[in-house]
Amino acid sequence: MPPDAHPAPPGDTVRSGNPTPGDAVPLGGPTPGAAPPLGGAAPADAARSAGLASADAPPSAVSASGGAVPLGGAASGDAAPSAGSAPGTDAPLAGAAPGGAEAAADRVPTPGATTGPAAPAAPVVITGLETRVRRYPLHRAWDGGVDVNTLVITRVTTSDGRTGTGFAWTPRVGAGAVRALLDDDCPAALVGRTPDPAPRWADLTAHLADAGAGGLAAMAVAAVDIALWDLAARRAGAPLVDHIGRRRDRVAAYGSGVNLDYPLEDLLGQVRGWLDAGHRAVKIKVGSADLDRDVRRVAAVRRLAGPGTALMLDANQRWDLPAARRALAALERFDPYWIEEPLPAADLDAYVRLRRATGVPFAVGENLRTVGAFRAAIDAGVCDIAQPNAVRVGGITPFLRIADLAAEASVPVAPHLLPELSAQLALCVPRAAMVEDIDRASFAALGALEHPSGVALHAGWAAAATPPGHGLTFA
Ligand code: SMN
Ligand code: MG
Repeated sequence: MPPDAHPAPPGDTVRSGNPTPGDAVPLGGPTPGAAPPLGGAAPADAARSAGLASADAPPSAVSASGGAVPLGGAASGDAAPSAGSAPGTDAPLAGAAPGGAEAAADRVPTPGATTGPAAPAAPVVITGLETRVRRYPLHRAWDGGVDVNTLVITRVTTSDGRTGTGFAWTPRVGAGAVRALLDDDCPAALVGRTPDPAPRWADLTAHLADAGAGGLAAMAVAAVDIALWDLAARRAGAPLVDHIGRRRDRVAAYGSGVNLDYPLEDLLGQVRGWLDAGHRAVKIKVGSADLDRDVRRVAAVRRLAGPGTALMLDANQRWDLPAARRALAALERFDPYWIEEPLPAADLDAYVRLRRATGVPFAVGENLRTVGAFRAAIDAGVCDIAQPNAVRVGGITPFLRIADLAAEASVPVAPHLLPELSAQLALCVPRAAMVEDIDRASFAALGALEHPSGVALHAGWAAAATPPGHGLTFA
């Protein structure tokens, strides 16, 4: 199979609301009511989650005066109840009604009656940035003993009393450093300026340039950028998806696990759970020290899933070029829908050389941290499916640029992790592949959300009907 020709989608090709020509939703439609959703917290999850969130560090806020002050309770506008469906039900596709508890606070103050010409209304500006860190234990540890996901949650406030919520995410390191960047360094590039996402993204990226491009600095910028998009959508009274520009009402989702460490029986149990839940696409890890182990596992999963299921393989950069060549020669017969990160993400030359040895499409991006890095991978012809992580690339602003770049090169986007945000972005990008429904590690499943977000991951599909903004209110 030529590298640029993605395998024929299994099952029906279903197109949604306003499809564009390249807009294939690759998987078969869900059977209504066929299976329980993987998304929202099941009752047991909800009960469990009540005790999970732990405040690791006291929240702080940097106000316009620049001083750190303790936070009081959340402003009432932040706690607007979600218009989304309860977990486990199909989300309605129409946007939520605009308005909400903050609507009254939205108005730019009207100048009072004057005898002379009306004074121009003062522009709305950013007045503060607050941060807090929350750690959420995973239901089962990921490979390498990762047993917690950490969020650095931000709240941006504006002079008209509005707020927007953002976050950075990390499964391992960096939360404290990202928070320090946000508390110590970001306010100087934000406070007193208008809350428009694109110029603030540029300012903040330039302001943090000494901390390096990508990495921790990009994560800090993301935590602000996501908050500014939330704020902008709420100001417009629109769900984020409609504020950005909805292109489809639903997008295919795939079952995904961080399961290289799992014994085979556990791996098969996990895959069986996804299939039972209605997934028609699943992703498992490869890259065992012993290639035969990978072959046995992939063979067993393919047998279980059958030929009609898309089976994606993720090597998490574990191979070098000879190992990747050997492994793909042994695994190609199981018809992988894509091979993810077969090589270290930065080794574009090695990807180009691997390309000559295999027709399996390459999915890359979870370790590319800048728009330029995506451009380079796309231009080198080694990014068949782009997987930007909205936090790691610096927020929604660069994510959308990457999606546009990708679309120009006929590359679909499969956003990495963060299902509740990724699903919303996948509903907007010109070319969407699939959303990653990571096993029991969505924000809802981790117990991170105060209210249901309005994003539904159900029977192999993702849809979103959030209240104005992105609908993510963190507990
Ligand atoms: C992955 C990476 C980081 C955390 C969890 C999972 C994985 C994936 O590579 O693509 O799902
Ligand atoms: Mg991966």
